[in-house]
Amino acid sequence: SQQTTGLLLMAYGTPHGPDSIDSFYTHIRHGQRPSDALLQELRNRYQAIGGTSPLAHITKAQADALATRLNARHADQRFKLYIGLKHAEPFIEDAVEAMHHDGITQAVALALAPYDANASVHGYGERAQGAAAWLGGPAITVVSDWCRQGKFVRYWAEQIRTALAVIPEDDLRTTVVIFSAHSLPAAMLGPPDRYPRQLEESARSIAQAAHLKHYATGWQSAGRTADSWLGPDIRELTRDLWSRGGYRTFVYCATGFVADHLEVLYDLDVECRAVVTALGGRYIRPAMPNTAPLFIDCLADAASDALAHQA
Ligand code: FEC
Repeated sequence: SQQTTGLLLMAYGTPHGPDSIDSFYTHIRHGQRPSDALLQELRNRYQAIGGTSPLAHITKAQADALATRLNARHADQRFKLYIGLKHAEPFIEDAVEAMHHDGITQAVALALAPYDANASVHGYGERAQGAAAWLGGPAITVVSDWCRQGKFVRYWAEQIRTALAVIPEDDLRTTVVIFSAHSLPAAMLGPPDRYPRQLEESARSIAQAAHLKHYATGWQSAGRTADSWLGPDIRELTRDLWSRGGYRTFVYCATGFVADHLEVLYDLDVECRAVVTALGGRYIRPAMPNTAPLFIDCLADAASDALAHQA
């Protein structure tokens, strides 16, 4: 008989509209309302990408596609989808409660963030398991380290090859690919934190698969706080690659994210592009995974592997 497995997709979340920007930012700040100036600055950034982030729609579409894929693959199981967010409703705890309420006894949870060895993303799975423990179920298997999946590497290698194919032969010598992920406050990184290594290793695998000669890794989207954040920031890295490396074409692969959202559409496409334009260089940003079939397949592989491991 068919067994029902909860499929909990966890993601960052986004304000549902301009009116919820304040509560979203306050949640990010652990309940402390940011200053009016910071709030205004964030409203302006959302305004610059059209008022609302496409992230909510994309997360939903990715989740639906993954559930469809898993249900097609596993004839003996029925995957029932739940979405739980870090900073917006429905929160991760809400999703776990819904599973419990629906009588789900076993579930697989996957965070839509490839580099999960950091306090920020690690907490996704911990929150889910904590809520389940408190409620008395379901038993949750957390998928981790899926940035190592072959199809993740292939997705980005294909994007890079497509991007490089339109660059004139003579310019390839001065073209560099920059892999980036979200920066974190140094204080959030403990000594055992493999987050920087995940970005490094993943960049190396993708570079090898794409036969890349020139690439670098950097950090983006550092918060507006007094902390010291993981660097180099991609804008500073870009200036350095321009002046000291002689590079003129910059290809940005935000491999630390999986969707078009504020940190990509603003921090890269507006802020970083402005740096490249001011230098007189060429800015290229390959497409984010979103619902690309190869990417959804990669998530299905990761979830299937985790379930097989646990069985
Ligand atoms: O499109 C959208 O509406 C939401 C885009 C969004 C994603 C995202 C992903 C990550 N963050 C990570 C860590 C931090 C840390 C702080 C922090 C702050 C913000 C702010 C906004 C924001 N983040 Fe985010 N993040 C997104 C949006 N993030 C807005 C607040 C304004 C600002 O500081 O820029 C700092 C907390 C603090 O202020 O004290 C730390 C990590 C990820 C990647 C993993 C994931 O996607 O889950 C790590 C998407």
